[in-house]
Amino acid sequence: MNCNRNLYSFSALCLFVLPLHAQQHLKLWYHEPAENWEETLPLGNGRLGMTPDGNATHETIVLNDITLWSGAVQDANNYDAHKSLPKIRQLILEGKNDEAQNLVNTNFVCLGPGSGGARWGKFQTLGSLHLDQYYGENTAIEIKNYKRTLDLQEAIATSTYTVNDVHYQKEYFSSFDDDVNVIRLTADQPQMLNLQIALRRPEKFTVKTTDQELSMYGQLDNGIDGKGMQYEARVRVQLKDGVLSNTDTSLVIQNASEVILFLAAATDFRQRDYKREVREVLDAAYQKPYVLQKKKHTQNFSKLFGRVKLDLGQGRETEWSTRQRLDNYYEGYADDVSLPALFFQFGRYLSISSTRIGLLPPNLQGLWAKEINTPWNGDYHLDVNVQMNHWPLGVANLSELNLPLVDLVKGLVEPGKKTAKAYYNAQGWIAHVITNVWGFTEPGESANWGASNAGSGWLCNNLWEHYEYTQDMDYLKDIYPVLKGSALFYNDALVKDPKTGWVVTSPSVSPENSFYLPNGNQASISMGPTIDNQIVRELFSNVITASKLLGIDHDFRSVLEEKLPMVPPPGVVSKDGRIQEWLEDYKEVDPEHRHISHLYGLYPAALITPYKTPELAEASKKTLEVRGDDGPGWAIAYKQLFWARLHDGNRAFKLFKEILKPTLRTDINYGSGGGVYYNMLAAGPPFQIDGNFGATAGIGEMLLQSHDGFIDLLPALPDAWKSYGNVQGLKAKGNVTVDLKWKNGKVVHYKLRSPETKTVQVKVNGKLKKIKTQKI
Ligand code: FUC
Repeated sequence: MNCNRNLYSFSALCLFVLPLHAQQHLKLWYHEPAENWEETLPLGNGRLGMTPDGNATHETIVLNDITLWSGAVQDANNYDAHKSLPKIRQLILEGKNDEAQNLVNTNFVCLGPGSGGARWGKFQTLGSLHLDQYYGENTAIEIKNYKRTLDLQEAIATSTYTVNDVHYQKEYFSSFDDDVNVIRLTADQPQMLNLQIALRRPEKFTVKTTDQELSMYGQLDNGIDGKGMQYEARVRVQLKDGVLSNTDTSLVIQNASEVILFLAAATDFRQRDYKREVREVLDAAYQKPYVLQKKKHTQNFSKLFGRVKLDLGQGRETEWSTRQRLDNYYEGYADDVSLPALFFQFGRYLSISSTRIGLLPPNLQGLWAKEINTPWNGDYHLDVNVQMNHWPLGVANLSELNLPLVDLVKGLVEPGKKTAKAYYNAQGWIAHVITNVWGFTEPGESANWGASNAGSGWLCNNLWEHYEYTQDMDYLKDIYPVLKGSALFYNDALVKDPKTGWVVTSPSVSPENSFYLPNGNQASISMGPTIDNQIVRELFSNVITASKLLGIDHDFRSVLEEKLPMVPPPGVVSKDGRIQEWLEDYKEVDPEHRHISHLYGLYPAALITPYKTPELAEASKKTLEVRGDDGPGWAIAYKQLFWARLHDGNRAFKLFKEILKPTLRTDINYGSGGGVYYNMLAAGPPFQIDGNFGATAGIGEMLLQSHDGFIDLLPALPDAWKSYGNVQGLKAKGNVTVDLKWKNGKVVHYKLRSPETKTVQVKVNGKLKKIKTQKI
């Protein structure tokens, strides 16, 4: 059957449907409760989250609220910084980057302790819910038939087990219906449920019981007068049979046949009447039948989750627990082909669970943090991490989940204008390397990482990509001032490099990397690091395109059009054939450094592609070879994406396998050793969710690319997935929905749909052709 022809006849001819085996079993499951937090299963409704450990006797369920942050708004701008700018720039021009760096450290960083201060704040745990269960007189109980699961299609976790021949079940979900966490305990014999329920927190909490409810209240430190963000969590239970009583700090349940526990929580972030909200959602949830709550929860969740199906064939999903699968996969059982599909869908599940339109984007740990001192404050790093958190959203058909990031970025514009003036005496807005929910845009507290100019421009890439996927003109109009403000900044702040004549940022750094100067000293501060050049080029082009599409801002467009040819090319090839990381061909201090920022042009931007810039693509390969395949989880994921863009499916797959390497390490790692925990959350280590999102985007890029002006089907298919595959509902840029089936590495069926029929270019089995999309 020849399926390679015009889509209309093609679809009719290819009516056979390959079974979606793996779709039936999108579950993480275990034979044992979680021994440590990194094995617990994450649940979340975009605001509230919980991670139950599934313990049958003393269960700990860590709780989260995406808005719970200490710290406060601050102005840490050094308004005299711009006075040092000419000197810093001059020193860099003279090759005295080390001296320039000293000056940046004294005069050109943020005022105060920056991210090390209490005012900066931390995303932190809401606390923990404890279920201490009793099983009769027998102190030494035996737990049999234990199983713990997380069903990705339902967004429900369970733990089931038998004690004294009674079968117990706990079911947990963070409801997408009423905004509460729900836990239901049942037993298959009446009146067998006995438990005590408590709420705790490492600090800043008081607990009380009133009217048979348990509540916890606290106020976090704002770094000023201690009167920071307030929160409340409240637990109410519904019993079938049994007796409910309480101590001062806990609820006690005896001889119940069924217990449904509702936990509502909220914070006063953005001045909400959070206590009223807590009472209202609790009342609403309490009145609704459990089956209805559960049904509506899954229905709402499925509206997003159900858009994409990925089947790479049957693996070991029912035979081996997730823990066994991960152990075996890394040892070479690549035939467990449904594991990558599970990981991909887990990434989509995590996106839906960890952010909500109107609230905040997923932070370094998404929505899930177990402690007060969350690594790196659980904040938003702008030199790859928060951007990576959003990379799968386009291709994985969840584009609207970019909107919380868009809101965060909009919130940076006003403070970023002050920073642009204070440091660069420039118009527009800038954000540097880190931000928080309080709108921090100043440079970080140390020159070697804090002075990067890339943050705001890189964020604009995410904003632009959302437009590219959705083609939403209202959205483009809405974000145009943000993009323009960022371009205004770079346009003002670029300086001419007398050697090349190019216009470049100064001072800046190539994220977190450093180099040797000819005098042997190390420095990070430079002018025109490659990533900045690529970001400026991409941003200026996007603003030009946007202003044309919107028919506005002709004058500013002309300014950018004039400037663009003076911006350095997307890459300069070094003496040894790599993409140069800096304007000068410096020797880097750490050749295997985790950041590979100078390949920004390869991904997420499309400035370097094997089609458009084959030489730069070759130099990118060489760059990656020298950097090596190891690193923190996010860095491995980034390399997977790069190799996918370079159309080397097997190498991308090798990196993907590296990400799936099980680890138990939780120390802060800057070097090699990334992987996943047994709950499949990515490990830097420690837990950092960007690795999940990066690898999810990586799988998408292996199957579908659309950045080169055409839709490329299976651009980087690894041998391991060649025999069979079936994916439905991926998105290509241009708002095209793509269904795709393949056998023996060849596309055997595909379908392209869009809101309005249009002609697109598609590359199928090596041939470029024009195809009309079907109307959705
Ligand atoms: C960047 C990375 C680190 C870590 C941190 C949160 O600074 O260099 O590896 O991911 O963000």
